[in-house]
Amino acid sequence: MDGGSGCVTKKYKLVLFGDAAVGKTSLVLQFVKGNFSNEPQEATIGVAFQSKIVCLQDSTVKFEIWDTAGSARYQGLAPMYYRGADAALVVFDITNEDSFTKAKTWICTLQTQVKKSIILALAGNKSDLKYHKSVDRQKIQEFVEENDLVFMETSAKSGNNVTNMFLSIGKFPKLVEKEKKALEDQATSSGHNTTSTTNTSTSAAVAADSLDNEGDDMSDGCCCCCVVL
Ligand SMILES: Nc1nc2c(ncn2[C@@H]2O[C@H](COP(=O)(O)OP(=O)(O)O)[C@@H](O)[C@H]2O)c(=O)[nH]1
Ligand SMILES: [Mg+2]
Repeated sequence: MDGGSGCVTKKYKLVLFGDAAVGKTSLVLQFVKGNFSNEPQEATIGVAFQSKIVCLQDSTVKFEIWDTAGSARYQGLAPMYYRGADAALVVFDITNEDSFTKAKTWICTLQTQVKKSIILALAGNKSDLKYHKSVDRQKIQEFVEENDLVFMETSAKSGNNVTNMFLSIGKFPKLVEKEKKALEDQATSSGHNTTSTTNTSTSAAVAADSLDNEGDDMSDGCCCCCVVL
């Protein structure tokens, strides 16, 4: 199967928001490259772009992922990225109540600012730290139901629900189980994938069309994952 970008039949733009250090960059790197580092990722400046091509039975989807900086300094840039997005994923850290409060603020902002057709999703990340959980599950559930959100607990560290989350946001439910299995098989055969931080993302506090993915080991910043159904 041709996994090159030439066969892309759909593009899916999604944007990540959330407080600093909740694991946004780690989730993206786990989804795109299957990597995780315990070291803090280099702080995102403005926004970082990654993409991943997923080949399906009848189409090839290119996920274009905009990973925004969590710090307040860059929040004014957010509209530039959620405009025209297909989905927005707001991330919080399940061990950090403040990050959940911040996530709720993000969801409310997005609900008033973006088109109704945008899918809004919430990820409670760091689910591997289950003994440290501090955000009340009941509160999360109520918020999710009230706001009709796609919600999953994820772990960028273990990989739990990461692919599931991205594919669910993309409304590709047919694929979820296949992708999940492929990921599990990969983890079983290679052991857990822990790598040191690599500078694979492109950071920019500038408009989207000026990005050029310098520093990526792929020529266009794409990673391709073909799923044979
Ligand atoms: N235990 C655990 N640590 C995580 C997870 N995701 C990210 N981290 C750690 O949290 C810190 C911040 O991650 P980063 O991706 O830079 O967060 P960002 O600022 O939201 O992009 C880093 O030290 C990561 O190793 C996770 O799922 N589990
Ligand atoms: Mg980051």
